[in-house]
Amino acid sequence: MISLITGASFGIGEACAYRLARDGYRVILAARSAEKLRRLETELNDQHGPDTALALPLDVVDAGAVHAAIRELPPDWQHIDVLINNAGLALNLVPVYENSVEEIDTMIDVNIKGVLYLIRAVVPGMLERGRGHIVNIGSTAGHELYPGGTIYSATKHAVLALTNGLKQDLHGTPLRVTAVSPGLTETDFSRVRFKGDEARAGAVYADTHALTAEEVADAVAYCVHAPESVNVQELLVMPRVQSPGIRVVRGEAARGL
Ligand code: NJP
Repeated sequence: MISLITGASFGIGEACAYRLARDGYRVILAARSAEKLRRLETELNDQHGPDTALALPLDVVDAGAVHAAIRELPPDWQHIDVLINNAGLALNLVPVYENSVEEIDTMIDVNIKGVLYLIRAVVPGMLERGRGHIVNIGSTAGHELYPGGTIYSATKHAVLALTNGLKQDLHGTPLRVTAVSPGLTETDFSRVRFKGDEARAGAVYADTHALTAEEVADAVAYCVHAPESVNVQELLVMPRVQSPGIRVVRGEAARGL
């Protein structure tokens, strides 16, 4: 079984790569950080045997590059069984009219168009082979809005809509479609959002008990390993300290969990 994971260089995508390789999958590792991907490829091949992992340096916003990368995969890596559309990001935390054009474009390009480009490149082959599972990483922000996160939330609402629409489009086929929507998860996500401001990023996870990337990978694995007759349409997974309304418990009550 082969899984292609976007955003596999860090965070949730990297954790999915470790998890699925451990579960016997061969994993294609896609992201922009080529060196990091090659190190991960070597580590997984050392751990689980040669040909377990393949680094695929790729910017998901480049439609031509996505198409070519999938078309030119080595022959024994072409039959992708599970596509995990995980690459994504939020930029800045400001009212929507204060986001720069670059922030607007990047969030929409990576979070929405990147998902669509991968679907377009991978799903036809899955249909030909009569098997496949597309897992899109959404967010609690796909259900709720929070101050300063309007564009990010809009893109994650779109990911949920794309997931549900794709399931409809594939109705009656053997393919499965799932959204895994995590809540607060401690990764590089906030470092990226605040453009390297460690203090601001650290404050997001301070004095509370966020999910780990591995816990989100567990949720992905649950959906992927479900019997073929089962389609988990969406799995919304939050840390216990988080509740709807994007409320997060901090301090004493969050400790010791
Ligand atoms: O974030 P991070 P997460 N082309 O920053 C890649 C969602 N989520 O793991 O290209 C290709 O550690 C980037 O790789 P690189 C979130 O929206 C998270 O937390 O090398 N890849 C890196 O591997 C996202 O959809 C939280 O820089 C691109 C990866 O994306 C998913 O979880 C909460 C790329 C990001 O790793 C994974 O995020 C939530 C591009 N153009 C939803 N741009 C949370 N962490 O709290 C970025 O609700 N990447």
